[in-house]
Amino acid sequence: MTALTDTLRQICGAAHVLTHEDPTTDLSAWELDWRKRIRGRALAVVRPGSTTEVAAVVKACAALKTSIVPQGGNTGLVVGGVPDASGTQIVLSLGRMQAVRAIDPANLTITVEAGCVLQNLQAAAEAAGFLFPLSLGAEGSCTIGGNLGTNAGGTQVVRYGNTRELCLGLEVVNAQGEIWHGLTGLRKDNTGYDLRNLMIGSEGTLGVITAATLKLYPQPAAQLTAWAAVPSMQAAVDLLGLAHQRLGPGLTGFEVMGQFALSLVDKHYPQLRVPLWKETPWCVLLENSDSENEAHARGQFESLLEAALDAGCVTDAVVAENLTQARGLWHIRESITLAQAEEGLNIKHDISIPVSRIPDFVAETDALLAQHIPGVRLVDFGHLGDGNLHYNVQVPEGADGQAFLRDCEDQVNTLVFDQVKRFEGSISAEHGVGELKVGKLPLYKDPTALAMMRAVKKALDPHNIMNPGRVLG
Ligand code: FAD
Ligand code: 2HG
Ligand code: ZN
Repeated sequence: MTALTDTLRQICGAAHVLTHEDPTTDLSAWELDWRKRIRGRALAVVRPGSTTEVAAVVKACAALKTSIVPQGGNTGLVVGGVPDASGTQIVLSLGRMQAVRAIDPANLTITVEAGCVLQNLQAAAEAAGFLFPLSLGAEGSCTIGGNLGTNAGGTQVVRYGNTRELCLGLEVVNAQGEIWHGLTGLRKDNTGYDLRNLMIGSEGTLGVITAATLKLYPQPAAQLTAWAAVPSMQAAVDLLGLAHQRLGPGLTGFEVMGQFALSLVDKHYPQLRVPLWKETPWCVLLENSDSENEAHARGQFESLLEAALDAGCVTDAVVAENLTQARGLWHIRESITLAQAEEGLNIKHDISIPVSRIPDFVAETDALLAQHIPGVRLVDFGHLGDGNLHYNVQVPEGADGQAFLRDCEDQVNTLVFDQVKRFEGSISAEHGVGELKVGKLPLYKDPTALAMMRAVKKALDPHNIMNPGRVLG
């Protein structure tokens, strides 16, 4: 037992500090990333039960310059929340801090601890008669702390924005182990630099988020989901324009899915019965949330789809008859990531491009990859309403996955990111930089912005103990 683990046990209780001292203890849940790309080794996994304990843990680590990797549900896709292989880092898991601290119905806010699983937060909002709109495939296990740490997007961004837009206040333990009590529910506050927005999306490199005050919304009176076959990416963009025009703020979801992505869902989960995918290169999933009633929502949706059929941007469509059918359609969309994992190793991208330029980007980049990477299989899908595509690459049929990643991952990333730059996009719109994109960031980020980011990191974490090697390297 080291002096540090001894201290951590005194702070959190022996049961909440897990180490490899007992060789039978399996720490995979905290050490292996979701995509099984990296298996780290922690000095200890520490599970504090309160903000005061988090502060004491960080103070103890800071005194010894021991680095800390904050972790929520470990669903991150860029290797940002697992320790490195050195056996010297502490994983600070927020999993025990799950409380809903307060709901303020008049202020439309909810205050929760960082380890609250997103689905439980949604349920707490719903039980109080409200909507917390953040929604993503990992919602059954990701935590609001991780969502804030990565500024997660998901499927409702077209209407409600990213996690950043949903957050009003934060409680944070900084790299010195001091607590910033910033749990304000104010919608307006111009008293200096915006520390909240600095912390959001910092991927655990500036401090530990321990709680947040978040926005609530009224629940929609009715919600309808449609699945449309579209003949081209340009047609999908045209449909998006029509949907904005006809549905206004009622448009709460607009997802595009390529034929190969859907073929993987059909192959690995045939019971999900993917509609329309065989006859069309692209399908679109749209959601209309209505503040009046179901008949109004259906009328609006039907007239939108008629106009789209007339304009030729939709060739066929189904509208879910009830909630079960709607959930089934969303489940298909959310299963693409899992189907890709079932199919084998892959390269993920979470790029953004101005919506208007996506059709040209896809046509050009598809051709470029086909030319340079023999047998390339593109799994293309994502949040078209936000200009955010998962322009993923599956290992070629029959190829050795590890060898493909070793030999081709960098080349694929360079081809895709160079195109993203040409089209004035971002190399990461959702999942963050983590460890996987750390080498690429300096090649694509404005150098002055990078220098300012480095200065902020140095000022807030001078000994580089907060998640070192991530974001800035
Ligand atoms: P973790 O994976 O534990 O950590 C992620 C990062 O946040 C790490 O850098 C970590 O150090 C940091 N962090 C965690 N907790 C804290 C904290 N309390 N304080 C400071 N930093 C912290 N992402 C999207 O944006 N949109 C999607 O649609 C989406 N869909 C997904 C679907 C599936 C099936 C899966 C597996 C992942 C998906 N993701 C998506 C990625 C992932 O779920 C999100 O990044 C999520 O926000 C991570 O939350 P987490 O609690 O699992 O965080
Ligand atoms: C999604 O939109 C997630 O489903 C995951 O961001 C994307 O698997 C992916 O690449
Ligand atoms: Zn996504």
